Amino acid sequence: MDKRSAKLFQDAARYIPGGVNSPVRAFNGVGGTPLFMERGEGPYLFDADGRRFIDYVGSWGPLVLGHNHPRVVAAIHDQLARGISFGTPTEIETALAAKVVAMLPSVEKVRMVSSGTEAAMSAIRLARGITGRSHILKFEGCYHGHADSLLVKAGSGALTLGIPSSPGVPAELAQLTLTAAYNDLSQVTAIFQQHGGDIAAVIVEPIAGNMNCVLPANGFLEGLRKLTARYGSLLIFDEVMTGFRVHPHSAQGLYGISPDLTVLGKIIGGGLPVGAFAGAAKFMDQIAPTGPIYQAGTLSGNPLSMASGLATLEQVSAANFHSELAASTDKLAEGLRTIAKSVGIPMVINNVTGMFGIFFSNSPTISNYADVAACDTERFKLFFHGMLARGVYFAPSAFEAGFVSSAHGAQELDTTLTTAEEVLRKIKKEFG
Ligand code: KE4
Repeated sequence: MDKRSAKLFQDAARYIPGGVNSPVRAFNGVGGTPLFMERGEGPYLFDADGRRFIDYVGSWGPLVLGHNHPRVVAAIHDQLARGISFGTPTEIETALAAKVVAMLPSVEKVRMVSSGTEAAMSAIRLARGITGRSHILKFEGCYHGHADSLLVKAGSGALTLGIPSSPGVPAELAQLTLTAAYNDLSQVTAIFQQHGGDIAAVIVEPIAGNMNCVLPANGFLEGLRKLTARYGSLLIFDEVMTGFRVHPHSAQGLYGISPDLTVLGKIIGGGLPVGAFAGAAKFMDQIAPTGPIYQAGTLSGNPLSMASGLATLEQVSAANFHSELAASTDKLAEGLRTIAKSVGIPMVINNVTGMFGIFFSNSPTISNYADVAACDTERFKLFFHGMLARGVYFAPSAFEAGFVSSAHGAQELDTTLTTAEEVLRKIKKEFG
């Protein structure tokens, strides 16, 4: 089955904690040993045992064009011919920053970093520096990278491994991170009534993708905008995952909400290491060297990452890109709903352009962490492995969103749906 991956995993575990460089890859959330991938091509991954998979992870979001899009590969090669890294300003950093500014109306300036974690961490420091306040508010099940202040009731790999609040984060620091249930505006209002004057910022995933895919309730984001404005706190949209995937102007464009700061990553690097935080000049100019709030990075704005990101955003900017991506995602989501109904397995499928969430739940809706935690993760594991064995690769965790790319065509979507029907019928037959 996966002999070579098993051997490679054994070797890896000798030198790398858990044999992986990021915990969610370890298959702890689904059991079994992780597959080692050797090659990607469009919507496909190819593993060390020579098997092909339709890929719905897409490197956890960056590959909205699929693997090795020719324009992205060419842009990287062109840049590579001129050099890998200079540690100086380069024209291509300005070009990507200008592209982000053009695509995000709430943004006037952008600082590039090397990961979403670094971007979120820096945005929090900026908000604390601007307001002179120490508290931040985040939402249970949301994940903003692994900076200390944000590893409190976090989602993604922390949730998968059952450590949403990690050891190693001093209690004195963790108590500055207030938390509320996603979509619960009454809780947020109460927290502001109690702590309002101390809250530097609210940081939120405008579409939560780290407790699987959970959409904002009507009025939720608008309520956060009003509350933060009223209390003088900054509103930070963490669009590392949603940025340029769900809409040409990201989730802030989809929902018409203008945050004070935006955190980006993934797609703006096209698969190479990247992160960014961005906002109005009056905020961003508070960052060194124009302002006193320090932030820096050896490989920030790396030319290869910039080239890859710029080529990706140029493709994403095409007139019909998001309408076609929405149609593909809707087809997959609607098809799964129809199959679940015909098979008689209670499932909730959440979806938005380019992203979807599969939940095994009797609940009619999944709208916060408590709903997600009540889902049947054992049935998810059966579904995950059933699909994997038949050549469809979903995220190896019930707490991760799925991603559709522009490379996923009718053939891949139809194959996924027929495979899902076969797997769900087998689960129903064997497990009721
Ligand atoms: P990175 O530091 O992993 O580049 O970005 C952290 C981050 C910040 N904000 C959001 C909304 C994110 O989704 C992420 C990272 N996403 C996870 C996948 N759910 C990365 C996968 C992993 O940890 O290996």
